Parts: sequence; C-alpha cells; structure tokens
Amino acid sequence: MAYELPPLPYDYAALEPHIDEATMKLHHDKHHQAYVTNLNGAVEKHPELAKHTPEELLANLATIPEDVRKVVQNHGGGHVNHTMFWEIMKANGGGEPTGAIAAQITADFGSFEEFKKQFNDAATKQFGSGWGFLVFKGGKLVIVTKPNQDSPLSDGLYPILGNDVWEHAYYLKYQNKRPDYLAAWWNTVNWDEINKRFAKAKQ
Ligand code: MN3
Repeated sequence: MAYELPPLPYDYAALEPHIDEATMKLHHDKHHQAYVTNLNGAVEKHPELAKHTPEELLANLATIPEDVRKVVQNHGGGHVNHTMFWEIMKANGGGEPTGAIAAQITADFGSFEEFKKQFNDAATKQFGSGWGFLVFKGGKLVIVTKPNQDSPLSDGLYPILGNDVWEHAYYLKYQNKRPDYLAAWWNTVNWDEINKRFAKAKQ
C-alpha cells in the first residue's frame, strides 16, 4: 500500500474528558483508515502518484489525473488533515500558547482569548462538514474554514493548526453542541507541535 494509517501518538483515552475514548477509536481506526484506503485505491489506478507525499498531491491537484482528482482531494485531504489533527493534540495539553506562535497570536489578534473567539466563531459557522484552520499568509496569521476535507495546501498555504468540525469528531459526546466541542478542544492542543508547524509555515 502506498500510504498507511499512522498510529495514534497516544492512548485512545488520552484526551478525556475533552474528547472521549469511543470517539477517538472510531475517528482514528474507522474514519481516518477509510481516507487512507480510498486514497490508496486512487493511487492503484495511477501508480506514478505513489512517488509523491500526500501533501504534494494536495498542493498540485490540477496535475492529478481527472478520474481520481476528486478522490485525492477528498481522501488525500482526509488523510493529511487527520494526521495533523492527531499530532497537534496530546494528553494534558492546552493552556496558554508558548514560543513564537504565542507572540504571533498576540501580534495578529490582540490576545489568545480573542484568537480563540474568532477561530471558534468561524468554525461554528462552517456549514455542514469541514475544518477550521490557522495559516500564515502575507506575514500574518489568518483563520480560514474549508468544506469537506479540503486542505489549505491546495491554496499554497500550510496549516499550522486545524480543528475537525465534521459531526463524527464530536457527536457521541457533544451531540449537536458544536460550540461546546470547539471550546473544550483547546484543552487538548499541543503547542510544541503547533510551534514546529508554525516554523514550517514561515519557510
Ligand atoms: Mn474527522
């Protein structure tokens, strides 16, 4: 297989009580696995694609053969988005941002509180399934939302962080209360990993 499901970098229950064990099991083992399986199905039809990372495929969607382009966009996007998602969370995460990202958040949003408010507002308003992302554009942090599994990589932007607002990410525990999930999610974030991604976004 060209692409593989990365193991969850912590226990399924590690993000309790903010994200429950049952949601993590389904989300990682079933949903993320399905994106990987379907991406591999597309690559089987065009084996030359397998020499690229999934990030490269998303950054060059226009060059993907048309018969699998949508599959790569949706399932390659799902693979890359979820791989980021697991890595930017950790047990006993959250708290105030640290390092370079903390200074940039204060510079661009005034405060961490104001940034969270704007991010959660944008992600709440994303109609249907999708993601809220933070990217670095024109020397500034910018909040963007995307439908489905679309990736900012396809716009030439590197996602520094992102939160999944598909119902599968929160419905077991939070039901229809997406804003409650969004508020709780900040207690899981891994600022060390987000700082690494911010450094990459600035390159
Ligand atoms: Mn998901």
